[in-house]
Amino acid sequence: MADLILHHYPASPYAEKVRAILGFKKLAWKSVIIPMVMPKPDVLALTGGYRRTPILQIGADIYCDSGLIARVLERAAPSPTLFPYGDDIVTHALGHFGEAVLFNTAAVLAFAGSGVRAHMPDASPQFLDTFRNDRAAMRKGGSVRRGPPAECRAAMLHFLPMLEAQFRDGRPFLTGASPCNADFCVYHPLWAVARTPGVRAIFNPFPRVDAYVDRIMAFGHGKPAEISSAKALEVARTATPAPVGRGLATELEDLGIALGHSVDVLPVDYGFDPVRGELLDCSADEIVVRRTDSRAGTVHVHFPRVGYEVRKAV
Ligand SMILES: N[C@@H](CCC(=O)N[C@@H](CS)C(=O)NCC(=O)O)C(=O)O
Repeated sequence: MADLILHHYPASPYAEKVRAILGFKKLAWKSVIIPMVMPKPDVLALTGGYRRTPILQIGADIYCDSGLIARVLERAAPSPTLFPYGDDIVTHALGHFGEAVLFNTAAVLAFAGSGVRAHMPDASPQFLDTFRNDRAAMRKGGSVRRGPPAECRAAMLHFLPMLEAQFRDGRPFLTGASPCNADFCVYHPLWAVARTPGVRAIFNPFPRVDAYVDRIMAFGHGKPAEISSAKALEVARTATPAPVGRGLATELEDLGIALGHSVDVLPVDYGFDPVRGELLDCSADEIVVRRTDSRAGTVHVHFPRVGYEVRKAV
């Protein structure tokens, strides 16, 4: 298999989720550090518009969204598995809680006020303004509500006793003796809090949660080796995308969309930058489009089916 290339930056919690999975699976990977804010010309050359972090590249295949990336890593390296107790709805719901609820609470606590310095120690005041404006623009019109810090603190204090209770029988991970996909979804919001001095103190009355964060952190990040984004573009340009299944979800037929049509794919929650390409596959799990870029060559861009919309290009 071609190298795993993760496009990310250190302060990204969603990227930390993927880095921790790479550590859990003890994988070697190539690391491309990308800009934290727009413009991101080399990222967009690969994705065609998707700007969120992280993305995983394998040759000329570009995987968007940490949810899909986790499954791609599971396919690439099935052992140790992310699904030791099966891939059931309760585990999925727990992971969804981590990312749809806990993340939006934790991100405010970790990045509000002076906390942001813990994540970007070298940032100038001008960059912090740019960062806030960039994120406001990305979330504009989106469905994710970020509450004020006091409300988020109250929410965190509501969830922490329940998380603590999850470990009451001495289990080291949320659903048992082995970590599962949901652990990584819950871990990365807690990681953002844990690395913010002063804010981590919120875990003090919850020693099992505190120890849990350290336990997942101890997996490390596998074996990263930094490469430039120019090198990653060259890898894409000189590779051929892997063959794909050619499924078509029936609801697309109702929209008059067929395989081979030109479509736009975009997130449903925030960061609505569309990716235009030829629809190659749309199964229950994955959407794949083919696009050609002057610098990245012909690539297949992959998205999870859930959380992304497919529109006929006009
Ligand atoms: N559902 C996405 C969410 C990714 C996400 O929101 N990432 C944040 C960083 S942690 C982001 O993209 N921020 C804007 C950026 O990096 O440009 C996933 O699971 O990958």
